[in-house]
Amino acid sequence: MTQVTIQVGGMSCQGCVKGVTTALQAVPGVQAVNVTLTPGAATVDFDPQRTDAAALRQAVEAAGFDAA
Ligand code: 9UX
Repeated sequence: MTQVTIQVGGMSCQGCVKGVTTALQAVPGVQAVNVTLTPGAATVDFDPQRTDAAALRQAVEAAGFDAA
């Protein structure tokens, strides 16, 4: 299992946190997700044979937030 922390911009409330969490949990290969509002960040444990950090960032952006 691999862990990455993504800086997430644009989250304003716990609803945003929930939205980012749900989006990341939906990516195949994701095992665990922890999203914080302050600072805006998402720590994700994932199977590196099934997904990667770039795909996780894309999922955050598809949910309407900025990922770096
Ligand atoms: Mo909170 Mo976020 O009211 O898109 S859900 S600002």
